[in-house]
Amino acid sequence: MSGNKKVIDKILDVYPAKVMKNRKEHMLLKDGGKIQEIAANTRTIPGIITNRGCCYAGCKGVVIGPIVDMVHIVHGPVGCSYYAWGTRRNKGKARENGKNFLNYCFTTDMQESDIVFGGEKKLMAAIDEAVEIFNPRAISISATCPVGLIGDDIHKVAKNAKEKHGIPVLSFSCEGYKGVSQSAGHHIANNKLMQEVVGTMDAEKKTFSINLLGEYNIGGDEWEISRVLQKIGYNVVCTMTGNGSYDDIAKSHNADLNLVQCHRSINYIADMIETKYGLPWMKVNFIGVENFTQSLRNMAKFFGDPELLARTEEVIAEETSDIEEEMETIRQKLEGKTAVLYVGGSRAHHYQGLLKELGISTVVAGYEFAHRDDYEGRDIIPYIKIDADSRNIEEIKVEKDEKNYFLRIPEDRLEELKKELPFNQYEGLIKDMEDGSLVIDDLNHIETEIIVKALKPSIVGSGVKDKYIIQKMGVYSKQLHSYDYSGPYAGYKGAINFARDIAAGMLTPAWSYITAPWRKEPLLTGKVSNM
Ligand code: CFM
Repeated sequence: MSGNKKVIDKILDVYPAKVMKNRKEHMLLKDGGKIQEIAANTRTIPGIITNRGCCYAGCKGVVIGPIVDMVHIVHGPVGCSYYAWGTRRNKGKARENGKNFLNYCFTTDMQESDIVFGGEKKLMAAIDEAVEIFNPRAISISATCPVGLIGDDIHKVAKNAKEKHGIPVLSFSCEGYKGVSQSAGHHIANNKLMQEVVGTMDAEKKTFSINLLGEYNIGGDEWEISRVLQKIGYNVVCTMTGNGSYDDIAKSHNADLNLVQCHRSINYIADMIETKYGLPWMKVNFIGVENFTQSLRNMAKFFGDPELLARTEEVIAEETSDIEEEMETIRQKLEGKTAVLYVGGSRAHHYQGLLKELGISTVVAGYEFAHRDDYEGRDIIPYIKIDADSRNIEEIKVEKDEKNYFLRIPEDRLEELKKELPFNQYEGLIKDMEDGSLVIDDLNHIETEIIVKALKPSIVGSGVKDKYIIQKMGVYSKQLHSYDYSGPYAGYKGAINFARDIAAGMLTPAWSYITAPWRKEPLLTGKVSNM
């Protein structure tokens, strides 16, 4: 991967000095065992065409939007709601009461007069109408940029609506301009779910009960994961938030273990539940055969039940034998190909194992809005006891003595488990990458072009804003956000779906009919002078 150094040089070469200095901090070449640092989660330089989204996208679009039995009202201009409608493909099914509002697009459709005179009355009217027509389990209000600018008090409206209609109304001050990316929106959503929903209802206690955190059921991923977990004998209390329901989230503190799939979007809740209720969390990766298998084994080890361990191995053997042959056939066709991955805050890492299983090496990987811990990893939080005096904990449902609260892991097994399992820690993207590969944060339009042109990868796993630019360069691009129109890609059956899709995408002769733009570029460029 010696070409990667040249790619960095080419990228930095196009920038003025100040921009160059800034962007340089956001890229590195993986260097063996060295501890490497990368700049991340900082403001994009104005003028750069970043692939990032906004705070509202992270809150409403990502974390809150997938909850099926709530009506999600966007307080703002219709465009903000329209562009967050259906495109993420977070699927959901109605529960027994038939409530599933995912296909609707609710907005207050703010007009100029609302900007001048305020939109609170309109918001209240929208809530009244939603309750009357849909009778939802709960309502969310998401603020868009103008709401913050004119100062509408959505929290007051939410409080009044809650009293009036007797259902929870959650209000989110997630104006698009907050923070530096959608990451701020995740945090806002996490805080509110924790403050107002988690812990407000109790579930009947079941064995081997888990929550799936940071899993959004894109293309049906959660259904495939849960199918296998249930086959083994787990009880999934709640998924946050893919195919999630309000009541399940309210009961999530009753589970035994939190599994964290997307660390970036939900680590706050994982940490807060751990602090407040003593549930440990474990980083898992359900993408790829080996990763899924390893995650299932880690979970079984956590519970330590011999029957569960045996059943886990049985299910792994059964499920993998169904796909082995076809995975191998596809691998033979794809062996030696290369990938560039650039996705939000976790998938550029999660998909590397699956690609490797298909013979594809990832030469470049990066995130739009991840923080440094998603790249560099975060340490194990070593505490066993939580000092109650130093934290504002009102209600604790774990064992306690006079002063200390304990994690629910049996203490005699804790040390042993901590050594073996990824408890409350995440190793991040850099560790898993090959030496010499390029890691790049907050990639932008021109850098994408330079990378694709220089490295000509076989596949770019990315999407939303860059897919068709890449394909016009003659390179296959797979949407790793929405999965294009396909999925599920998680778990064993998902792995084979992914393998089939990308093999078809890469091996189609269509690419040979495209003339990449640089083939038409003149070799020399200059200014015509009329002297
Ligand atoms: Fe987590 Fe996501 Fe992602 Fe994300 Fe997203 Fe997404 Fe993503 Mo698009 S929650 S960080 S804000 S895994 S919508 S389901 S694909 S950018 S890598």
